[in-house]
Amino acid sequence: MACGEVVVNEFQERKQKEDAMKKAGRLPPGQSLTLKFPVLHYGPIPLYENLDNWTFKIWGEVEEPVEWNWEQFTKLPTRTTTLDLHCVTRWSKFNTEWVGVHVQDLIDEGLIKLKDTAKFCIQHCEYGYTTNTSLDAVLADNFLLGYQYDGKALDPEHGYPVRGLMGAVPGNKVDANRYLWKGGKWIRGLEFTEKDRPGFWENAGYNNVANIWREERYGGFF
Ligand SMILES: Nc1nc2c(c(=O)[nH]1)N[C@H]1C(S)=C(S)[C@@H](COP(=O)(O)O)O[C@H]1N2
Ligand SMILES: [Mo]
Repeated sequence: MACGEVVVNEFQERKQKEDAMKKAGRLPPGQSLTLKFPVLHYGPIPLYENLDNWTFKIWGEVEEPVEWNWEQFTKLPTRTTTLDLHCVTRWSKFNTEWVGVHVQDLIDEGLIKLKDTAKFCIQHCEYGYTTNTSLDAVLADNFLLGYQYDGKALDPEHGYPVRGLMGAVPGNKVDANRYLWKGGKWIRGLEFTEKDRPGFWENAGYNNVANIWREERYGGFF
């Protein structure tokens, strides 16, 4: 097969899949489908020799702050979730499959107890990256603390060992769907707060809410 044909086929495959997603109502305005898994972040990729000193903390508007080491974290209840991921730079990756921890399960199992004053959630990541959402968004089905992608541990560039994932559950168009910067890679904790506080990209001019269906990319509340 000539080299040019491969390129044409890939182009057609991408276009066909994109059209199908559009028809299914799963392609948000201004997005295009990618067959790749682009890497996007600011700053360096943390490299862990081992996870001996790794911890995950939950604090703020909770009855008791918690801190789990890696072994404890991997014993928390898990969910397998399929998500469509939408980056503000306009690529969308569909049907990605993750295993991870869901905040609602932690609440239901009595592993954390939120105070009534918890209205927002700040994800805290390596090197000080943070991102903020309403409490509703982290309790929705489209948010997961993922530590397996496609049945395997995450690649370092995609957030090893754990990352926040914020997208859309296929076919479930809800107000809580957000652009992917609302999922912090190399996440180390969740802070529940009474007041909202803009994170890294939000402070850099990205929209505070980031609803993908309303195309809330830049500007906004803050
Ligand atoms: N810690 C951290 N997490 C981050 C970012 C970042 O700069 N730092 N960028 C976000 C953005 S803008 C996107 S689109 C996704 C990209 O995830 P990926 O590289 O796995 O595709 O990570 C998000 N999480
Ligand atoms: Mo992004």
